Amino acid sequence: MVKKVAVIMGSDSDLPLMQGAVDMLKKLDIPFEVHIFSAHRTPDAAADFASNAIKDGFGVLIAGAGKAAHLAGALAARTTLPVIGIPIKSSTLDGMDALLSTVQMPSGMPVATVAIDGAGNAALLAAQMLAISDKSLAEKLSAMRRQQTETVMQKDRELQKTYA
Ligand code: RP5
Repeated sequence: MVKKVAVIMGSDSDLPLMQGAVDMLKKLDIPFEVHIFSAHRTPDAAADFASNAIKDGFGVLIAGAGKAAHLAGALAARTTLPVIGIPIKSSTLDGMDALLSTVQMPSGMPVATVAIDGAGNAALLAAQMLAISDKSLAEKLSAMRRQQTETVMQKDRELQKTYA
């Protein structure tokens, strides 16, 4: 049985962006839970969730937050599960604030940070981590890659017709 992925966001205002991670997990049939926890507004709830995540059957945590985005790091401090951080563009600084707050973790406390607003990639990376010990999930990911390759090759064939 594949382990669950937690999709955690700092605010309900992050949900439209974080839906991209949920959609990808659904596409891959990976069990998940979605939560709002904030490193600043609900620090105890965030810490409790991360502290219990292994016992509660999670394999990877995805954490998306904007502005002074400490959520991924705060969760990582409470668990040895891999934590994937999504810096969210939600401010006048174009997401650079969240990117630096998420990616610049001190040594000994890693957060695997994806691109600004990279919710789909965060879910794919979580799936790849779980696929290390799940052959059927690994096969699904390979099939998705083959489909992606074929889509681009088809676009190239169409382009050749236009510019021939
Ligand atoms: C962060 O502050 C959240 O992750 C969100 O991206 C940002 C703004 O939150 P709201 O003021 O919209 O609740 O904590």
